[in-house]
Amino acid sequence: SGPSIAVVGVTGAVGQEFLSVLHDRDFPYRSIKMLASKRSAGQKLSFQGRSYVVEELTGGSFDGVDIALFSAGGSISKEFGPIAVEKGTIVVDNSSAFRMQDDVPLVVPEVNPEAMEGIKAGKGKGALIANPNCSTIICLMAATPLHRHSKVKRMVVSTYQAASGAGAAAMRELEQQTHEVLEGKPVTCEIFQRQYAFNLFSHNSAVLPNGYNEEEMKLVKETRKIWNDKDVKVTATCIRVPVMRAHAESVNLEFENPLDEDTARDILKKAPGVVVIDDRAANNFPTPLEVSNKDDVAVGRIRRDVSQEGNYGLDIFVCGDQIRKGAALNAVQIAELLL
Ligand code: 2RA
Repeated sequence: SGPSIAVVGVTGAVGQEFLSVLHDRDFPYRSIKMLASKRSAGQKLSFQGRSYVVEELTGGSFDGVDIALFSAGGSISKEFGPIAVEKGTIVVDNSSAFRMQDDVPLVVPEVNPEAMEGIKAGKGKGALIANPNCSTIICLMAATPLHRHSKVKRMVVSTYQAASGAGAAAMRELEQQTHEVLEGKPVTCEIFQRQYAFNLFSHNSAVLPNGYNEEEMKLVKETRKIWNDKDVKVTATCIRVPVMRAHAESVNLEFENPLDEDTARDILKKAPGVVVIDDRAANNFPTPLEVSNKDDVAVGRIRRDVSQEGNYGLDIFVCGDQIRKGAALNAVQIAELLL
């Protein structure tokens, strides 16, 4: 029983995590198709005790498929997403291709499930649902419960983003560079054209005319869409740091009405998908390593913003696994809402 599903980009880092999450959450599917580019087609993989051959993604791949999880880049989503929808498939797309399209819900299941109200699998009616960008998901998992309690007027985000956000090859290169540096060898710089190990740099996405890069503007625009609030002021600085697979984010929030740090901490302790690690005495706060391969986003450094009057400002520090909650888990949770 359950929907027939397909995983598009199954050999990539997120594609592989889709399978892990589907397994971990015992997602009920009737059949599963493993789809990838021509280059990866033919590879064998086993999943839940069964062997599969990776099939080349074509227009015909979606015949009879109820739900397709896409993570194969924006151009593949643009080309095959609409074809799948035409065939009656519900596409959960991890790329940025359709996120800002008005008729495409942009969903963090713990935050705005109502945005995909009425879309159900197995009805033969296709639809497109967009997975937000990883840094947006991780930030909003902590910021939204506070925003719901006391409307956020302005949010300032500084991110410290892991290699995984740039793909499996970037993770491999970070490891290789680290060895090369320690061994005094020339450093291999193919992915970012610069040394990454023992270094950090402004996010590698394109810089726009306003001086922000694409990653930063995704945080600005996606927050406004997910909160359904076109007036909230958001600014961001996104930095790539030598960490493998979990993002860290410093978030400063200014509220319309006061929200004190104790109330904020209580709200976060009750927030779904969030764990509070906020031990000042032990100087113990979230770290990327401890949230890696985990579902929950960790939040700490919860404190009143001393640059604001009274309790109108709050600073927090958030860590979340970029491949899991930042991509694959969020998409599978969206698929669960389709059942
Ligand atoms: C990054 N947000 O971390 C991107 C990945 N989609 O580079």
